[in-house]
Amino acid sequence: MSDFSSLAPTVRKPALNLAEAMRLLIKYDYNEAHRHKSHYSYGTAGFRYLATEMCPIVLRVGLAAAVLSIHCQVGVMITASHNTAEYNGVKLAGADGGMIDSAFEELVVYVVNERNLEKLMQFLREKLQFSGIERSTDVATALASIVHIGRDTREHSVSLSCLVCKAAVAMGCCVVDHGVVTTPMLHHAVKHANGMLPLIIPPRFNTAGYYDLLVHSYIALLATKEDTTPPQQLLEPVLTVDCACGVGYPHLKALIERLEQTGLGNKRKIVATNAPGSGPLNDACGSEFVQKELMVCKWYEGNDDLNQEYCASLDGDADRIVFFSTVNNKFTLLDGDKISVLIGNFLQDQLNAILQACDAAAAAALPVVKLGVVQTAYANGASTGYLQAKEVLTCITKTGVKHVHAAAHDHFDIGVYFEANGHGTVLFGDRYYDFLFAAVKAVPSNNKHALLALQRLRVLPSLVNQAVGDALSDLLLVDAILQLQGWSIGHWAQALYQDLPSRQVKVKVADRTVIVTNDNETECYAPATVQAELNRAVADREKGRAFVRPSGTEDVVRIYAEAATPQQADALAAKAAEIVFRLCGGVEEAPSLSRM
Ligand code: NG1
Ligand code: ZN
Repeated sequence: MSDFSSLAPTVRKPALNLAEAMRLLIKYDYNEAHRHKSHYSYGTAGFRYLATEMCPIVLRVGLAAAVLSIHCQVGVMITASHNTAEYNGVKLAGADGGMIDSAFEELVVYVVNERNLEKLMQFLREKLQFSGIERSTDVATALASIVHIGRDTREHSVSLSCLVCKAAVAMGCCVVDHGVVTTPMLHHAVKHANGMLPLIIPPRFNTAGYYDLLVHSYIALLATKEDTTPPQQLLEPVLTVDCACGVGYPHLKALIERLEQTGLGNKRKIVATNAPGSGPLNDACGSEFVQKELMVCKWYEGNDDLNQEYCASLDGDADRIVFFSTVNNKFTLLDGDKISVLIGNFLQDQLNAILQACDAAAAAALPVVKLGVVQTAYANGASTGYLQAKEVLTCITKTGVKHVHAAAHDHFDIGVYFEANGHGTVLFGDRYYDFLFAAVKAVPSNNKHALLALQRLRVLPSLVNQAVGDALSDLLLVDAILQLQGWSIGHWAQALYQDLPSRQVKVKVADRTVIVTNDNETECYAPATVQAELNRAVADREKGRAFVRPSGTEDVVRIYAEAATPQQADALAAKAAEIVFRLCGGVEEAPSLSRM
């Protein structure tokens, strides 16, 4: 496993070798005859296609990453997340460990798409000359040119990450190869390596540090349990985790081992299952399957001894998580919306406990912290209704982590964001830390409830991944909240709101770019008549809502429908699929719900 904290300044930086970069570009140039796309765009989460098409793309991303690393250390992750094993992809992490910004994205898209190799080399040369990297040969004088690489468990991920490595080295960059890691672990590493951390979070660069941070903060959070909480025996003793036959498995195993080694007597036993190799990646398992199909995953290692009352599913690169339960064969899903409401309520309770404990003058002097929840159009209408009824600030953005993350960061001091598919985290802003420091003095020392609330708030930034949604971190956070509140998964499913029945389907069209939507994707502007027909279909159903948008990760149009009953939601989805197929150039067979 990686340990780049040992990268001493004496390490020699590879010499810039543009001839080698050109050789690689020629060797891995696009084969126009087999090229699937005339233009590759960055999509919802990087470039993602059939693995057979990825070599030229990842090579160029490696070259582009080297240019970006002039400004800060960057990360390159090889994964196709929730997609099946024949796909692969590449995404980048920027200075603060989050998604790269639009200027960086533009540069990467240019490098990936430029067909004239001489012109591309000239562009790269100019970027390097301008930065002075060309002249420096040691890390001490070019510290910034470091590229971090991680990969998932797909069989082609090793060779693709090697290509990124070769490209970055040819460009004179130091490479830190983290090996097989989850996407959020790579983002975490980049964030910590760039030192973009608030003081309260101890820097923990490498894999071992990541585990330590999660394990210690989870234990610290559990230690704040109050004597008044309902007895632990009401809760399920085991949490069974479906790892999608992907990279989450070895890392969850490592966390479980460390948790057991602490000997701190956590009452919950966590069991990792669906290991890589037990079954095909993301196939009939993993969070995408469980959330979209609304059914329990396949247990590839057998389910004879498996406790299925309290379960969670990760996706193929472990940046998403959903929870579910099967008691007496009844399946209940707790998706990203349920997770964000659980976390949002918990945070609000802790803030209230502190404010109520302080006398009026002390409370008024505390910085005002704005807590809000960011969702996408895929959020179940019942969750949005619940949050609005509780007067929690909400905001709906375009689909994709980069959009929800940016909104959480820009609009709130505590920004809780989760996509319904379980990708999410909580971002804490500067004012949150100011609040904590001020509250330490303001909370009366005889108010145990408020002191525990403060302790909880202080530990959260170390447990919750501040770079990107992280299934392993979210797993521990949700479990700790349930334990602290004495809630079983059944109670969690009942206590907040009941989901409106919903249905998601995909339709294949000749060219999905013909579909143009408004900013948050709730309305379709083109083709012109789609929205009017959708409106009519929605009006026919009680509590109906439906929207369509082109996927950024698959070659399909996605359809979402919800209504008062499952039958109405299904009928609305079928109607919307028919409209899209007819008006947007549907290909192959006309959609039918039984095949969706
Ligand atoms: P697309 O394929 O653009 O819908 C999917 C998810 C996104 C996001 C990305 C990245 C749905 C409906 N869409 O994007 O929310 O997670 O993948 O992995 O779940
Ligand atoms: Zn993912």
